[in-house]
Amino acid sequence: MFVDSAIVNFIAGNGGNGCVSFRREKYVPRGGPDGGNGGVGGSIILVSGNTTNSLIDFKYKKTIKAQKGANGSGANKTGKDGEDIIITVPAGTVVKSYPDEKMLFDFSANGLSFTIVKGGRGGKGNSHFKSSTYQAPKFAQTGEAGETLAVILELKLIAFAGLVGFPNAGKSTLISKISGAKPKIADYPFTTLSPHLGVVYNDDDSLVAADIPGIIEGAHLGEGMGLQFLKHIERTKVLLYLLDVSPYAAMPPLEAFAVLQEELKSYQANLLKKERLVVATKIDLLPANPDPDPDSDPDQESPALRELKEHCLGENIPFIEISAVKEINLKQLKNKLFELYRATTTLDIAKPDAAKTNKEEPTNQ
Ligand SMILES: Nc1nc2c(ncn2[C@@H]2O[C@H](COP(=O)(O)OP(=O)(O)OP(=O)(O)O)[C@@H](O)[C@H]2O)c(=O)[nH]1
Ligand SMILES: [Mg+2]
Repeated sequence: MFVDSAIVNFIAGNGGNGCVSFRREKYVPRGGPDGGNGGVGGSIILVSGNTTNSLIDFKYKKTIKAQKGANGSGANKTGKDGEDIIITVPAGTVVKSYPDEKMLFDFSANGLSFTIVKGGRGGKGNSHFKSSTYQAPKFAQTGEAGETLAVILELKLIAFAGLVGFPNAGKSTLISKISGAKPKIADYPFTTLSPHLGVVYNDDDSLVAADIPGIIEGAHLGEGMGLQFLKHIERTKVLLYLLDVSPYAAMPPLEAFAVLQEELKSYQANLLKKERLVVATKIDLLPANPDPDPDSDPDQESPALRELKEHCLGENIPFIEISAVKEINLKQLKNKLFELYRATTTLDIAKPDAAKTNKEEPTNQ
């Protein structure tokens, strides 16, 4: 369920043709051969890096083709080489041949590179074939064809953040606003029946978040959807606790927070050791503050929200209040999330000087 995959056809550029040409100069009646060589076709190289987190870019580009080398020309001019295409894939991507699924390369860390298809060599021009016994060759080589390879790219997505909360807390609405995920959203409990992943972008950074089904009190005893799907967030680094602070919530948010933590703990105590971000949801449904005095407490109409906020402040738990529907504070939420992301992942990123390369190795010949 959490495997992102794409089938892509890679086509390297053909080599340019060699040229048949003879020098033509005034007062030189029989100039020698001067046909240049064709340029080398462009190769396609995959490199692993953290500028992308999914294979989404490949979903729209089923065929990726590099430039051909230009043909050689007279006066021994070599054709221009086709440009190589370098494509970044996320670490964790594996490359398998298609359709037989033979493993070709495993991007097990950042900074690895794999030439997936090599450009064809340029053909030799006729001047190359000149020898003492063969002064005027009237032929040239055609350029070699570039390699072609169909592959399956597979990426096991590991979510960085997991969204937990009661049914209807607004988890799916939030992930649909901050990522490309489009889970079903509705005003009845247990709309989400299986986890959904979304890639969240913030400026040039991206991370994966998981929306999972709602949890209710007694879930560890099998109530509601139970807790089985929590296995999908076991490897996340951060849990976002979504707590409905509107007057329509099933329970005051601070109480809901305690219940959720109890349920997570009974599944696996380690879940409580993860970084937390408390997200108060649906603030657009709070009654407007009738007190026009700008110095008055803006939360006076919502003791439940204030209580939650004070608790988080006291416990040093990052806190934010949002409305996903009205898009209030979503940018701030992303900023907080990415702060946690940078703080927890800096150590995981491979150092560039430790990078290996297979660029020079023969590939899929
Ligand atoms: N007014 C308001 N309504 C919201 C907000 N966020 C979500 N909702 C509504 O709350 C209801 C539940 O939203 P979902 O996103 O489906 O909730 P969920 O937490 O994914 O629910 P389950 O999948 O059942 O666990 C929907 O009717 C949403 O439109 C919000 O910020 N403001
Ligand atoms: Mg949902």
